[in-house]
Amino acid sequence: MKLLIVGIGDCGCRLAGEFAELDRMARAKRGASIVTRAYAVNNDKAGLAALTKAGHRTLSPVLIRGPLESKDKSTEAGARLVRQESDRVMTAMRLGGFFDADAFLLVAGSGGSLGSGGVPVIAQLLKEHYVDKPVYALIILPFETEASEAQYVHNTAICLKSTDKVADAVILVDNGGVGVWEEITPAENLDGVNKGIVFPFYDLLCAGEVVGPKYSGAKVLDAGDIVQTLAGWTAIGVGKTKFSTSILPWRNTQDFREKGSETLRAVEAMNLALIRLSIDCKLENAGKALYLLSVPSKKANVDMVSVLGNRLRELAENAEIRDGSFYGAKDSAQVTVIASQLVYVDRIKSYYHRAAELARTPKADEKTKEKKRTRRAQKPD
Ligand SMILES: Nc1nc2c(ncn2[C@@H]2O[C@H](COP(=O)(O)OP(=O)(O)OP(=O)(O)O)[C@@H](O)[C@H]2O)c(=O)[nH]1
Ligand SMILES: [Mg+2]
Repeated sequence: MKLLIVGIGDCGCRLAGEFAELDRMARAKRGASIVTRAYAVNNDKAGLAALTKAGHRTLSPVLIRGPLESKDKSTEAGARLVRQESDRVMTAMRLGGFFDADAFLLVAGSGGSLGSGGVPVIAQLLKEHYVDKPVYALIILPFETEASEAQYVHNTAICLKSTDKVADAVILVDNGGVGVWEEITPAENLDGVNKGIVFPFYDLLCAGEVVGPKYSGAKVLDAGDIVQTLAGWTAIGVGKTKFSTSILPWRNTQDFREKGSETLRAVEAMNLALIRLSIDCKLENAGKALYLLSVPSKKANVDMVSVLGNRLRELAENAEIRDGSFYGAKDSAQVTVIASQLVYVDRIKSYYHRAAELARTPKADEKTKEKKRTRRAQKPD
């Protein structure tokens, strides 16, 4: 699948840069192109300049006019600014990448102003202009340390509600939380967190784009399968387990025991993917799900796919499930899982609830701010 990425605001722009990097890796390692173009839309000229330094040929900066340091940090203010500048954004984006893309992916952090307000505005415009292409959003929720700040709670609730209304699917990411690759990356290491956020898309996007017998598994998972799966609230995860390499180089054939243990490794990889889903959710609440197995061709066996299928069917009992496999991984089993059309996500409910509470008691917010101001004033220099 080929995506056209639009990152808005600081978080969105950095992630657009990561998607451009993912595309570079796919081209270099697998000869596949997975991002037609990545646009980075921001009002921060210096930030955009730093981003383009990496020299990704698929990344294009789009500078919009607007105050960098505005007092109003609400989602509504961000939406107003992007709406005002929408002609400039849409014109800049006509540069290319639209024709070949299977879908749009808009990316932003929900706690800020520009990105969280801009995503629904641009999503609406893209839906009006390009009726035949799905519009997806990748929304990064606040870090745990920010999650109690009134402004972040308000912005997140508004961003989620308005994005859900226009986008075909909203992929949620718990910032620096469960959805990280390899191990928990500390929040200070934004680069690491960002790599962890985009990596689950690597195999998923490559599976239908790699060509030749070197890669083709038992069943290709293409853009059509992904489009059929993505709907509403969505979580994504990837898990990887290493295969042990035989110390006897002349042994090419596998016995039953070996095959069994390799299938077990694939199941472990799926379990890891489920633990690392980008947002905490119950699989029984998913209306659709997908799994993709990536293994070296020598290690593939028919059992693997069916065992994984049975496992996911057990867990996501109400979901329509799609699957695929390809020979992408080198010495490991890598499994990507998507849980989509989630009818209930605890985190969303909690943001809506807290935002409603804050709206009812704006004084509480003022009190927190006042306390902070006093604490800051008391701090010795
Ligand atoms: N994962 C990740 N989160 C980020 C990054 N940059 C910012 N964030 C988070 O995104 C939220 C703030 O969004 P920003 O993107 O900084 O805000 P903005 O869209 O530029 O809007 P402004 O408030 O106008 O600057 C916070 O929750 C940050 O912790 C990043 O590079 N990676
Ligand atoms: Mg910003």
